[in-house]
Amino acid sequence: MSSIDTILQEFRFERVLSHDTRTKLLFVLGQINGENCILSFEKSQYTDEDIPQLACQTHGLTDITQNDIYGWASARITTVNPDTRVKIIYPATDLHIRKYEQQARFLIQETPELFKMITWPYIQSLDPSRIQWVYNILEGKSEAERVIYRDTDPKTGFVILPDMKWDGSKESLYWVVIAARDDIYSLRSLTPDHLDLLKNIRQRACQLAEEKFGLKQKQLRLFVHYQPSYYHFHVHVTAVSFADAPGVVAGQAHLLDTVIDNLQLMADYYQRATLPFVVGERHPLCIAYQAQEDGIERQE
Ligand code: M7G
Repeated sequence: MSSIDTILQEFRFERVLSHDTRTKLLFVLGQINGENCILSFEKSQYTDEDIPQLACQTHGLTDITQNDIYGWASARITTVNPDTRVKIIYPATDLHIRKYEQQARFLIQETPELFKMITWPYIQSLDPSRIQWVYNILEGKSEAERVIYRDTDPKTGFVILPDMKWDGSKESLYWVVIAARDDIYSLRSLTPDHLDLLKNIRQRACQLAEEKFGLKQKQLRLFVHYQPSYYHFHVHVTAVSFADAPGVVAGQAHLLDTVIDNLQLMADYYQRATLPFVVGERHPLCIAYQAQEDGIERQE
């Protein structure tokens, strides 16, 4: 794979996929050697080291307004620490483009029957190389030096490491825990057989967050996405203080505590439940569910 440096230099801008003005998160699509590339740029928060210097590092004031004791302007600030996080996906697939593109979103009600009829065939149609990054982590081929904890037990083992979305600060802690076993695709696969794994993940992630950041269990939000983007079981670990962490919303995040509780109360809960999920209108699952709905309407 080309280095991030080379990719940034060779990137030919095509269009904006999405631009969230509140979170200052931008996704753009471009081309490199005839292949799609997605870049994301996200304004970082100021670091403790930068904050005392902000006033004297403020230059090029424009758009200056003053009124009595109030004043405001636009400016450029030179910070000691990097001020932007850059991410690349190259080559990006059609599915990546659809994931990051601005679009209408819908809440789908996935019954067990619809899961078997629509979602499961979709999961099986996915190119296995889509989760190559997961195997690279499990096999120690990528991000090995970033791994926080590794338990190699084939049934109850997992790897804990910083999520791609983490900026490194305690307030916005974001780790991901990846199961060693590869036969749990999503929430739908979970049974009481997996309780030891789930409880181990909870216990270890909480212990490490306390050791490393002094964060107590009640300051952590552990959750599983439904639908996930990657169908190899993993758990998201975020600080509760990161109140608007990406993907903590209802219709996507299921608290690990609730998942464990549900499995203890009813062994086949995740095989019997209707699981609602939010999905973008261009996602293949949304298109497939819409086609199924249209088919029913035509029959009526
Ligand atoms: P998901 O619920 O399948 O997808 O979670 P989504 O949250 O992206 O919709 C996968 C999690 O793994 C996300 O939180 C990603 O940010 C994270 N992630 C994805 N990739 C490709 C990587 C990676 O290469 N390294 C690490 N450390 N995290 C990743």
